[in-house]
Amino acid sequence: MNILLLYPQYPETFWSFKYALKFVSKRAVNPPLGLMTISSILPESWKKKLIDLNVEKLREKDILWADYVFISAMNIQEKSVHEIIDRCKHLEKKVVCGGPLFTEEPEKFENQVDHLILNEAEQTLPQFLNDLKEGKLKPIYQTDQFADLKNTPTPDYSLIRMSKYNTMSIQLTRGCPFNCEFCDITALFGHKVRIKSADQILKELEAIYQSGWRKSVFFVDDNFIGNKKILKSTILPAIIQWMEAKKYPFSFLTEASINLANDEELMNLMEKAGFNSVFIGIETTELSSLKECGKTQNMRLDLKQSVFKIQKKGMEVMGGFILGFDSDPVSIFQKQIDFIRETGIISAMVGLLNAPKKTKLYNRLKKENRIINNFTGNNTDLSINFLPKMDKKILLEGYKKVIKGIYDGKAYYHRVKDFIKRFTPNPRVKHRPGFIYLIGFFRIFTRLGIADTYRNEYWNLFFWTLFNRPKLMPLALTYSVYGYHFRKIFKDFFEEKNR
Ligand code: B12
Ligand code: SF4
Repeated sequence: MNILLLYPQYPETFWSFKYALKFVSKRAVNPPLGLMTISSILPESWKKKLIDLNVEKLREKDILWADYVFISAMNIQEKSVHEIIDRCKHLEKKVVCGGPLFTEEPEKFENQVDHLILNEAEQTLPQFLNDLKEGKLKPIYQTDQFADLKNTPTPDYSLIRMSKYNTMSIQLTRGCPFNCEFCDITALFGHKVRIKSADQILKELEAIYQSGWRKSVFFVDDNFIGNKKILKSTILPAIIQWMEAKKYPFSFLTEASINLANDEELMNLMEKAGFNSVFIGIETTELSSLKECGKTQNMRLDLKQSVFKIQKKGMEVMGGFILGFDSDPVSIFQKQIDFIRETGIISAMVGLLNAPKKTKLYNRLKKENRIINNFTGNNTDLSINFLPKMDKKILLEGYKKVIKGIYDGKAYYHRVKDFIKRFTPNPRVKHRPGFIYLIGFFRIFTRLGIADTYRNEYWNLFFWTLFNRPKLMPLALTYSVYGYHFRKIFKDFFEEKNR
């Protein structure tokens, strides 16, 4: 049996890092771990080929080779999903779909594809395989049971062209104990934090290591610290031992809730394991809005001090922020700008509140007759799928003001310099500038140092870092490139300003 695993194209968005990746000749940030995982669930004797359309083109001969085409996607990839389905159907191929987009909105695809295999593949794919053997396939496979991750196989890292990605992915846990109203994670993966064993995770790290990878690895957990007890007693000590034995071949990044800042022991262990970056959903500085969305864990702490505490442990904090809560006052826009500037959060993902299906927010707004559209999957494209309480015009103008306030070249370089002045990166994490980075350096020099409007700010940061914190030069250059990407993504907002 020949199985073609396809990961559709996503648009240029904040997290695509498309304009930054070009500097280092990479095509995508992360590989499609979902497809790599399901490949390991399929019978070993089957032939599998993975094409990530963000990395390479899908050729007709690849489709013709396949007996079945398996597609995985998030909402944001929907346009590309439809194009792929059309191409496959035109060539009379059987199409099977799974992943967050289909699990959340199966009704959209029911009549378009042959089989929907929803929820976690560990649960539903074996049923499909069994029915295939018995010749009685059903159009849809779904379950309300969550998988025991102890049975999840090691993802097949040999399926991807690693050199085309910036970061490798690995997953330790699924699920989150919290209850944020706008978040679909608990609907997709549940409240109970399910966790792999230390042996499993070491096997996966070993697989990445044996493939020759020596850079950053992203623990793609919904909330890495969802089960602190096991993390501290078993998992992190095992990872630390492995990393020490291998002489720190990777640096790690992950997603965690802000209560990480409350746990000195956990932060120390993460630092020792080689974590140098954490994404945290900060959402808003407005207490009433935090209360409204049920993000109580953020109400119990001083958010600014918490960010500082984590940064002091050598971990950069990337932050998620949301505008458009019912309780947001108009002063929120300036408050968000100030918070991001003062905390030195370089990658601040500020999005407009949206209500994906299956969230508690969607259900509440539906009852209030406020849902007006489907969620586009992109919360930075000025779309909102419900009627906000704040005047929509004021909200959108305020949103643009925040983006300009933090990503305008001058403000951005200023924030980077402030951060670099006080940041001490995790000493265990090594930067290995290889050939690709020399190319990157040349591109940065020409694009940011000569052609860019903010070249003066760039050189100011460059020379300041060179003379004051030379060891942080790779970080300064990386942030310069990120800034270029963010300005490109939000270019329409900036062009509006200049008109
Ligand atoms: C890593 C990650 C990213 C990475 C890389 C994405 C990638 N290449 O995979 C980055 C940082 C780039 C990213 C970006 C975004 N992401 Co993201 N991301 C994740 C994260 C944390 C992990 C994904 C992962 O690798 N999971 C591990 C694998 C094993 O799980 P899985 O893919 O779900 O696969 C399992 C099942 O779904 C199923 N399955 C999956 N595919 C298939 C296919 C078939 C055929 C079958 C049978 C089964 C099946 O079986 C698998 C095993 O159980 C998830 C959260 C999560 N827990 O999954 C969010 C998540 C996928 N992202 C999400 C979102 C919204 C985004 C953004 C749109 C955010 C934004 N506002 O900009 C951007 C868009 C990206 C872009 N370029 O435009 C949402 C998607 C919601 C949705 N309904 O579509 C999620 C679920 C998080 C959330 N709730 O907010 N993301
Ligand atoms: S803490 Fe993060 S993952 Fe957990 S429910 Fe809230 S937003 Fe979702």
